[in-house]
Amino acid sequence: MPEFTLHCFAESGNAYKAALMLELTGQRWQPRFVDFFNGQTRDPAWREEHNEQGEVPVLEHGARTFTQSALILDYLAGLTGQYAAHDEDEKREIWRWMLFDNHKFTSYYAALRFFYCLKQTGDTPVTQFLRERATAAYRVVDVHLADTPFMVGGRLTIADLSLAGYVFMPEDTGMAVQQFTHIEAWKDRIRAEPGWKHPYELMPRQA
Ligand SMILES: N[C@@H](CCC(=O)N[C@@H](CS)C(=O)NCC(=O)O)C(=O)O
Repeated sequence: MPEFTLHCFAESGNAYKAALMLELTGQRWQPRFVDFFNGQTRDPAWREEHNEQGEVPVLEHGARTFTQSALILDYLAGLTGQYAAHDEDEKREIWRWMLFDNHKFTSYYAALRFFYCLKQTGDTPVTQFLRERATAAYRVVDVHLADTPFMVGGRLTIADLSLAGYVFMPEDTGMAVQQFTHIEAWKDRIRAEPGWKHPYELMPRQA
């Protein structure tokens, strides 16, 4: 019997952050498909029942419901003691990178991918702006990873799992990601973690 239910869909890198954490920490969990592309997260009834913010991921654990991937990661790290901060300074450092991820690294890249790859808008002033902003955020992370194998404390933490939400997504966003060699090497280190799975393996897609 699964202990956790994660409302998610395969293309969601934000949901992948939570799914990968559940998988790597060996939880009994089940995905529940959310039909994002047909507007389920915009349905008032879905919002009322699951998340007033209208977003995936949503994690159910017993009678408790959590949203926001960074908070879910923090909750699971607290519960399992895995990929967690060792002290208060590390905790702040992890949150500093998770906030950067939510505000810049994931958000610009995910929006670019949504328009350019999933909605297939072609290149527009919007995608050009998003690609520029995402590239700048990738550069920040790449520079940081030049001196350390993982984002905080020299080991895999939830800061890495947050930033890695979209980096394994296969779609070509027109961004030259291979130029970020430290990010590419970091991805290999994450892939080498026992139990690692690709987002499209972990979460359900539209049939
Ligand atoms: N900051 C949120 C972002 C979540 C998010 O944007 N989720 C997308 C799917 S990847 C979503 O559900 N978007 C619905 C919408 O914006 O209408 C998190 O990290 O959980």
